[in-house]
Amino acid sequence: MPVARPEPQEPRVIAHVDMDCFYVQVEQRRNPALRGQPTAVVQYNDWKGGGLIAVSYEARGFGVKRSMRGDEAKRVCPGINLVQVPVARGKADLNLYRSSGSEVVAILASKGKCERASIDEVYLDLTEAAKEMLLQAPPDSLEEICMEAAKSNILGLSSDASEKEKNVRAWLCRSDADYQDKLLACGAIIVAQLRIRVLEETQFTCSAGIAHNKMLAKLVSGMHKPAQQTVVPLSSIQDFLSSLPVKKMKQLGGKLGSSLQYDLGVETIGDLLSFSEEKLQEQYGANTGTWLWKIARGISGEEVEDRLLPKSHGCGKTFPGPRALKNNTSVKGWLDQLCEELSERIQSDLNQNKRIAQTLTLHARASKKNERDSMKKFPSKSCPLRYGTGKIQEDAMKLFESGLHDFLESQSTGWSITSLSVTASKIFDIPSGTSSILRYIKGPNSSAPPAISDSSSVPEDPSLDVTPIHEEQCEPSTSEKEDNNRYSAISTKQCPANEEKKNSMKSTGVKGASSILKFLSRDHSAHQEKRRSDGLICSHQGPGSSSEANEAERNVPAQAAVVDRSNSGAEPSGSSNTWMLNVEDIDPAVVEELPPEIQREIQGWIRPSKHPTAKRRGSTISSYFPPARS
Ligand code: DCP
Repeated sequence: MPVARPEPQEPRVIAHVDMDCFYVQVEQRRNPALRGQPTAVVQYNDWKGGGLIAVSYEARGFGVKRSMRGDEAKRVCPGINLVQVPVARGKADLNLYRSSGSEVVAILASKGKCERASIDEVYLDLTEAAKEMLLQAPPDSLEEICMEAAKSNILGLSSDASEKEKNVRAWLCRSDADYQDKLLACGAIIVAQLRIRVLEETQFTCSAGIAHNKMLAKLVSGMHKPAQQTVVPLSSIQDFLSSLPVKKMKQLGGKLGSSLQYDLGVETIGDLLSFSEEKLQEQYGANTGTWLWKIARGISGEEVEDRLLPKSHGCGKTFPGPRALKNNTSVKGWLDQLCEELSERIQSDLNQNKRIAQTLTLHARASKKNERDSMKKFPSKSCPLRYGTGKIQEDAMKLFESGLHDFLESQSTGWSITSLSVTASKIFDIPSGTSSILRYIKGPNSSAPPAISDSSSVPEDPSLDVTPIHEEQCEPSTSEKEDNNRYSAISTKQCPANEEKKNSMKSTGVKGASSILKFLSRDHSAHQEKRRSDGLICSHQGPGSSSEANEAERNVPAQAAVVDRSNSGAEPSGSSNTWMLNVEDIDPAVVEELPPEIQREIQGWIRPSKHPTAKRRGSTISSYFPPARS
């Protein structure tokens, strides 16, 4: 659901940068003979020449479209080069594209807050850089405006081609412009310089939109492609929105947009201006109503997040037509492969970026035998994520079985699965404090198979509403490219911001991480089973609780408990205010890095105690490790 956020008082300069025919460019860099040629990247499934997922601009000139299959593209453009997406584990392997995207992000992030929005698009907050430029070297003081900036498309400026460059230069250097447009002009010059750097350092071209907010920047970044940028001056916003079809707005592509068209007769964003905020609220609720009222005026307060890494990781595959999966064995076979890949990706995120994922979600599309048109959807299911391929596979299969059980509603009928995906989400940095160790131990590595919930009832990242984007997709996607799942962990080597983060971890003397990593990479599921039965488990409850170590076992989650949160209203275990650990699972290396008093206390637990239930008042460890906060 769209969220109405107040627009900050201070003017901002926001850019949305989107790579041009991205997968094709990556393939062209790999094989320069493809440069300038009509080329398309096709997915792994080669039925009818494979579905096209990226099409070069040369091929588009012949009428080739992404919706075509290879055979059709060849009919339209006989000279087209079709390159198959790399394959691993019997499905598309997007790693090459992800890492290529990371190279670009590393360059773009050098000028301000950078949010990686998908495998090939980024938002930048250039406000500070633009302000600085306006102070130090305003455009009207520059001897020359770079060619790339002078080629900008400025909305509302005369489109007379012969005069374009001259007009653009004049607009960029206007000394009588208001402060907001002066900042935009600086933003346009900064983005042009960044795009040149991207081209020089990666050989990739990109297009960009530059505006006062994310919404407008995104709306115009694709307006002049390839390799061009578009600027939205304040004075042009109303005109631009008045002719913008509602469905072009990211959040209006679906039901809400259709309702605006059919219920209110709204065709363009500008048409919304004739409705009061109250009327829109009455129709769509307070929040959505206000949001609609604001977008009609070009107002959007959404901030650029400081995030170079994905919010989640996902792996999926579709099984169209006769390839649908019809029994547990084939589902397990594919789920195992998807989980293996997911496990590798979260492990590499952990190793490179010191980030831990907390939630595992399974999505599927299914139909019942003889009920092909049923509206009933396979419910997405989530549980706390446990690290280790075997555990992820085990949990994913349980999630599938639980979802299937709900989907079938106790009918014993045949079924078929046409898409499967697994996602790791709620990813957080290992914080620079030892409480993280506990949070970690409690979370991803918890030994008991976790409780399962309907993911619809878990407050989830909206990007997890998964719809596969193409047949052999490697990751689920949300609404088209606003999908944060389609890229992998950025290499720290390629990413200065991460490098900085790592250095700051080092310089603040946080030592826990390396041990945590060692601990995390151990797969101790088998012996944990035994330890649990030995009962060597400690727990601490949140503020206000007098519970101590001897009460721990009561806090151990029931094994394989299948909880349908939509019915029980139970808290997801990840957000509980209780932490617990099996003391034998504590890596001694982790303990050595803790302060001496905590070490002594843990040693006390680890040594066989004659009075294992003895309470210790004023326990230092409970004050040292605050309970995990969700
Ligand atoms: N992609 C995909 N499946 C889709 C859409 C896209 O696998 N259904 C991949 C291939 C694209 C990349 O994501 O190269 C980026 O998608 P875009 O929508 O940005 O399209 P392109 O970058 O290919 O072209 P454009 O220049 O129009 O942005």
